[in-house]
Parts: sequence; structure tokens; C-alpha cells
Amino acid sequence: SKKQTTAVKTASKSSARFNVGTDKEAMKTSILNHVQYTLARHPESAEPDEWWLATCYAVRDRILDRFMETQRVHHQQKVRRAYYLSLEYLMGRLLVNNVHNSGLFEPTREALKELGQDFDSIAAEEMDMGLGNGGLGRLAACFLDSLATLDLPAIGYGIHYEFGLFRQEFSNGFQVEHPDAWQEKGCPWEIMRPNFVQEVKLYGRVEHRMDDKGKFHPEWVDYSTLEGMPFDVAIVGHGAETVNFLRLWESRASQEFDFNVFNQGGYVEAVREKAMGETISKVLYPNDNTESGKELRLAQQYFFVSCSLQDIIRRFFDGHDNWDEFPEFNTIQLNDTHPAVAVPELMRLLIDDHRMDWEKAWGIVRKTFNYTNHTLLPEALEKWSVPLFERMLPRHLEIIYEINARYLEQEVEAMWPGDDRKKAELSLIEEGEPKMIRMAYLSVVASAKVNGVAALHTELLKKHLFSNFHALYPQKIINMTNGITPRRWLLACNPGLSELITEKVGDGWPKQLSQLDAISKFADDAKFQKRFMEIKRANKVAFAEFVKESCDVEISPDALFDVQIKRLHEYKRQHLNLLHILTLYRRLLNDADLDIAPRVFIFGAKAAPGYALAKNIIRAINKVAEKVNNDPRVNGKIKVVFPENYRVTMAERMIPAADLSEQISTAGKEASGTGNMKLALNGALTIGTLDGANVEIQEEVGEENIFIFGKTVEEVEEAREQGYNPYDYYNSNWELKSVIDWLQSDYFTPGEHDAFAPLTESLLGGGDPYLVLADYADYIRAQEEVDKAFKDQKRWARMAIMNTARVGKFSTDRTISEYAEHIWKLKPVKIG
Ligand code: GL9
Repeated sequence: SKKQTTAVKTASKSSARFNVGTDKEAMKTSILNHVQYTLARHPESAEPDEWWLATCYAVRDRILDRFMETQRVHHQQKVRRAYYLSLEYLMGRLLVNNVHNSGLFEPTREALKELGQDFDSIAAEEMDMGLGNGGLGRLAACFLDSLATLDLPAIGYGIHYEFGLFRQEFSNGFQVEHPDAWQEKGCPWEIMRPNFVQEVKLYGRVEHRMDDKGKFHPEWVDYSTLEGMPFDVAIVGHGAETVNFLRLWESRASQEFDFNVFNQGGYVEAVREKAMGETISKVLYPNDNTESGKELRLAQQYFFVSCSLQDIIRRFFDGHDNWDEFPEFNTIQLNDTHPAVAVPELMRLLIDDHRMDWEKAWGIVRKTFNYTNHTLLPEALEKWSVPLFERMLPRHLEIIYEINARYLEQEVEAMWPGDDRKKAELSLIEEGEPKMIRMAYLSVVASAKVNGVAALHTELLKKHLFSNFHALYPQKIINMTNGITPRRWLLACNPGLSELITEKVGDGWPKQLSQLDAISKFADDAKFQKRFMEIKRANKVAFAEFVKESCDVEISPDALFDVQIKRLHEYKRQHLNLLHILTLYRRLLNDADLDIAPRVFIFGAKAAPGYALAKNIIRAINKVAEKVNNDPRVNGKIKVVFPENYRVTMAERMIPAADLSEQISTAGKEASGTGNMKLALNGALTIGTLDGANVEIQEEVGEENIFIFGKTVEEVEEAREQGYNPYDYYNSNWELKSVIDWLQSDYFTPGEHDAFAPLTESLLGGGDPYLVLADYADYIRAQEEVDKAFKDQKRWARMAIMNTARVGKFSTDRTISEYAEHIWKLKPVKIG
């Protein structure tokens, strides 16, 4: 009725900003209400996880007011939006960041205190939202934080995995994987949206039917259908009115589900088969820098892309009525090639469902998509077998063939007339048995801009992986150096250092990270150095307590905390670090009075479950740790700790406590790295190769404040050309030979021979593909420099302060501003 509509309108008008109070009293009332009326519990008997839930709901209420207001303004003003498509979002915990970003930290903490609860222990109840593998997924999460903080209209799309990255345990040093049931305690942050369900087709075949004018139209028939149910997570900007959202799709069997495709059985069997529909979003593939090539993975990619594109189109036509305007109001970023099937999917939607002609559809596609490349490793480049694609997405295969034919005949032919070798090189289809679709090439051809993630990485893309494309499209490939959000990676995780910085430079730095430069003038100030180092020490004490509890190892906060935290991968060379540990251990056994600063080697890493060599390296580190930590001859001078289940939440404890940051990948292999930035921001010094963003970190902090070693990209290339042989190093460096032989003995695994054969074999007979032996001597030299610097605590303090002061460039606010200006052409929209 009319009356009702007016009432609704009045309500929504007054809903601008907060409907609910944001002071301590209001928070208290709200938390208590949720304990009683959402969770049905008496406050007297509520458990910590229930206080956590109630607190989240109370915070969420406040955020949702702004969420709805943001979406109302974006809709009303018909803004241009950016869409981030990613298979991974490594969000971590959300409560602490949400209260910081929304300005509710103090009232929430005070409210809980008056309710007899401690904010920190309540916040610790939250499970990590670990829907990602590592850097690529965490980058997506940092981007969402910066997009909202900069008031940019943007929506993230992803998959609502039931199980995120596996939980890691160690058993006799071996990694054991367990499912990650992250929703066990409830998910207060997400909102199910049954009104926006989407339908997705899979399998079947294509028929070309003639219409009454004699024209052929392709029709996808005999397909199965799935449903995508969206779950939204609000994304709060720091000190901003904007609240964007992340929309995650969960797969369901639809009512129309064609049971015949999977099974000809009866009713009960058919209902059991419904589970197939639910499987698609079950679990995150735990791969790091490798493609899986599995059918279920392609189904995941297509399912999420199709849901997202249909949702984007629905939103566009809620306010527009003309396809010509589509690229003007929508820009889509492909996070790696994982969502690249969006290219043929948008073509299919335009041509088959909306009856657009090819040229016009292709014009829209090429103005809409952009692609970020995150790696040069050949084993990570996605290729889908043509037969698999044909079975699952028959119409999309036709479209890819058509894109390929036109682009080869028109663009490649124009550039290299009559050159069939170039055509084969640049084809979207790799010949072979079976034929493979090159998803990276498809992404480059269909995108307006292609970017690398650090300066060096982008140059290597232009020179090697995409050199032909760089010749064909000279303006297309650009650099967008990665970053990190200073809200999570300093403000929230390191309150001690944050307070000190705020005292010196004011409270503007979390949004203007370059302001940190103002503390460089205190780098030599004895009083400032003392406070800076006291904060570091307090963080180390806290971490030592955690190590005592989780690993039952005592570590001294006065030792140098030497930290390597990242996925376990040969190219990241955790085994080079291990060789250094063994070198020190050996030297100590030979000379008990060896004059070195006490060190604690700290590792955090998960290995892909199918990556045997990575798992062998984990076992080696664990077994060496056991020996070293229990050997009285070492006299506590070195310790090795490897807490299990490294994840965002553990990184937040380790990074503020780190003295030294290990960034020791083979030059040319780490596209950027982002842990390097987090550690430097928190005052850890880097020991690293000239790889990825390390190069730019050196430019910022100055070469006197970083320990660079090892072969450069050019030297690595040269060594390979000259037929690199690890035995040349093994045979000529007596200390190196001794530690490798040691690993080959059963010293670390008494009675168990050849326990680390996969590791030692890869370094010797296996040809040492990542040049560990070639860089060993210079690494040891650089580590001796580190030892010397650490013994001079004044010098160390100065260097650490300069690191914190000089890494303002690496805020994702800077990265996202560059994407907004050079790729997305996106303008901030002020809310309220
Ligand atoms: C990665 C690169 O290896 C990193 O160097 C880079 O910093 C990030 C973000 O751009 O992307 N690419 C990639 O596949 N992973 C990366 O970390 N792997 C994982 O995310 C596990």
C-alpha cells in the first residue's frame, strides 16, 4: 500500500549513517542483546566464543548501516565500478580490523571490559578466514581494504569454500594435512543473499540451429545446471564512510539439476548425486605457483566466473539500458589467469544470450578486462586440455577457437606477415597430445592492460614470457608494484610501535604511509632508538611465550630472531637457510666459544600436499631443529623453531617480533613477495637477493640498510647458459660439502637412513635447479655481516628504524591508486 511505501522511504532516508549508537554504552547494550536474543544465552553462562560472536554482531550492525548507505549512493549516482575476480582471498580474522577501521575499537574494548571480558582474548576466539594459499590471496585481501579506504566503488568476487587452506600438523617432523573447518564457530560477518542466486550450466553439447531468416545460431543443449548462492562480507575502509563488499559464491544443486548426466539410478541415488552440485565449492586447491589441471578446478573457475558476470550484468541493467555503455561503467580485474574463463563467458553471454554480433561483443570484452600476472614459473602457467574443455564447456571452446582464428589472421598476420612460426608461437592453442589452451595468452589478448607485480617482474614479463605480445601491443604491459595494508600489518598487529609512531608523526600515517619518513630523523636519536628497541623486545617476549606454549622450546628475546615465513617452495630456498643453520651448528661443535650473536631461526610454511620435495624440506628443518635445540654443546647459541599451521594470524605475531627477514629466492623467480614489505615495515632488516620487490625495497631503504647477496638475474641466466654444475661448488667448498654430507648421514634421524635423500639429491644429482649451491658462499658471507651488525645494537637500531621509516611506498593505498589511475580509470565516491 501507499502508506507502507512512504514508511519504508522515511526509514531508509533516516538510515544514513548510524541507526545505532557507537559509544561504549550503546556497544554494551548491543553486545548483551546479541548474547540474549541472537545466541539465546544468559550473560552469566556465556562462553568466550559466544562473547566473540555477540561482539561481532554488535560491530556488524554498525557496519551494515554504512554498507547499505554506500550501496545506495553508488546505485543512485550510477558510478563506474571495479570488479576484482579472484579464486583466493586470505582474509585472516576480521574483528580486530573491523573495529580499527570503523573507529569502534575503544568503545568496543571498554564495553567488553565493563562486561567482564577482555577484548584481546575475545578476538582470539575467531578462526582465520583462510580462503587463499599465500601472497596472491593475501594481496587480494589487502586490495579490498585499500579500495574501501580510498572510497573507490569496488566489489570483490570469489568462492565460498567450505574448507579453506588445510590445517597443518607435524608428526615425527612430517607435515600432515587436516580439513580447515573455518565456519565451525559460526560466521558472523557474512550475509546470505538468496534473492541474488544465479544459475550456471555445465557439460552438454552445442547445436547450430537455423532461424527463420536462414541464419545459424549456436545453442548449448543437454547441459546440467547448478545454483550459486552468494554470501556477502562487508569491507570497511579505514576512517572512511565507504563500506564495500566481497561476494562469495557457494554451489548448490539446482531444482533443474539433470540427474541423468551423472547417474541413471532411482530417486535416492539421484538425490545422493545432488552432492555433485555441492562439491564444486567444497575446498580450496592447496597449490602454490602450480596449476592442477583437474576437472573440479575448472568447474570451480567457471562456476564462480559465470555467477559473477551474470551478477555484474544484472546490476548494470538496474540503472542502464544500453550495452554500449557497459565498458564505461564496468572494469573487471582478473587476479592471475584463474578467472580467465570469464573472457569466453562474457562473449557467450553477449552473443548467444543477448544476440550481439561478434565485433561489437569483442570490442566490449577488450575494454572491460584487465589481467594481473603473478608469476614467471612455467609450472604455474595454466593450460587446460582441449578435450576436457570441450566436455565441460563446449560452447566456450568454440568461442576460444574463433577468438584465436581472428586474432592470428588479423593482428599477428599484420605484424608478422606470412610467418607461420610466429602464429604457432602466439596461438592460444598449444599443439600436442592433447592440445592445450594457453590461459595466459587468452588473458593478454582479451585485456586492455596486463600488469606485473614488481618492476623487475614486469621487465622480465616483457623480455621473456610475453615478449611477442610486448612487440604486438607495446602499451599493454605495465607495472603495478604490490603493497600491503598498513592497517593490518602495523596498526593492528603492532600496537606498541604504532603508538610510538603516532606520538612522533601524528595519527595520519595509517592512511598516508609516506608520513613514516618523518621518523628517519630520529634514527640516530639514542632515546628514540631505546624506545624502538624496547618495543621490539616486548614483541619478542610475547612471541617467545607463544613458542613456549606451542613448540615447548625456550627462546631468548635477546637473541637475533631470524624469520623466514612463506609457502615452502624450492625457489624460495628454505633449504639455503637450512644450510646456513647447519654451517653454524658445525662451527659451534668445532668451537664452543665461537663468537656469534645468539640466534633463533624461525620458520612458518605450508607445503602443497602433493609437493614431495617441499615436504621433505619441512621434515629436514623439523629434524635439524630437534637436534639443535636439544644439543647441550650448542649452549643455547642457536635455536630453530617451526610452529605448525602458519597462517595470517600467526604472521601477525611473528612479524612484529622479527629482527631479520629472509627473502632469499633465486633471482628472477619471486614475482614480488609481500612478506618482505610487512617485515621491513615492522623494523626487520632484510637479507635478500635482488629479486622481486626486494630490488625496490633496497632503493627505498638504501643499500646501507639491507643485506644483499647472491647472483643477479643476469648472472643466473649466464650460469645456466654455461652449463651450471652444482658439483663444482660441492667439491670446491669444503664446509658446504660437510653440511650436505651431514644431511646425507643419519645424524638427524638416528637409524633412519636417506631420510633427506630427495633434498640432497635435488641439490646434487638433480642439478640444483634453483642454484642453492651457487649462492651458498655469498649467503654465508652476508649472514656474517648480519651477525656483525647485530652485535652493534646502536647500528642495528638505526638500520631498523630506517626500514620502518622508508617503506611507505609499499602501502596498497599507493598500489590501488595506481590501478585506479592507469588501469581502471576509477574515481573516489564520497559517501555522506
Ligand atoms: C605470487 C608470487 O609468487 C609472489 O611473488 C607475489 O608477491 C604474489 C602476489 O602478487 O603472487 N604468485 C603466486 O602464485 N603466489 C604468490 O604468492 N602463490 C601463492 O599465493 C601461494
